[in-house]
Amino acid sequence: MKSLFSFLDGFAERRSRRLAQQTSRRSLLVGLSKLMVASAFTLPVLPFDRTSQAHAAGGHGGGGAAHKGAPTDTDCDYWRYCSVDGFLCSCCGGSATTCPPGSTASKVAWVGTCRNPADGKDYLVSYTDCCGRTPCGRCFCNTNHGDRPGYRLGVHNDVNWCMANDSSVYHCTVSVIVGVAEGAS
Ligand code: ABN
Repeated sequence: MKSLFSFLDGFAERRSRRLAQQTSRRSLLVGLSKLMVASAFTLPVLPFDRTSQAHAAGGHGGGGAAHKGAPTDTDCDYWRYCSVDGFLCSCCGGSATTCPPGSTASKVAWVGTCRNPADGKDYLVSYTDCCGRTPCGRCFCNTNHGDRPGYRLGVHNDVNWCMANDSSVYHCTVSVIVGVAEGAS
């Protein structure tokens, strides 16, 4: 009889110990799983600093790649783009002064005055639209120096200059120097 009691004693002890061990392991696993599920929902919305990625992607006012030195002809802050409103043809298969293949220069254009930092002179720059292809969508620049509100039609540059061409579909804008401003210092 005594050995039966000691057997039952030992049996109950072993079961209790195993149960205690399994319970704590299971609760640890449950806790870890909850943590994983919770982090899957919360981590993507935490505020990460993405400024370095934005610079690498060329996020300085629209056109072109990030640059440390002087702006190039695919950057909105390149001097001759001082009054542009549109996509730079230099990013669309053309150049700063030539329309991409398959597009045609507009018959009318907007003329702005931009200072060339290399010689300090003011130049007249014709912003001619290239027409006949769908909008390029790259390097959009809206610098607008000298632009006036839309109700002053002659001095407003937010205009589709392809309107007088056979195809009025706008593709991109070139910036052609057409003269030096008189009395420029
Ligand atoms: N001159 C560029 C442009 C084209 C279409 C509409 C607005 C401006």
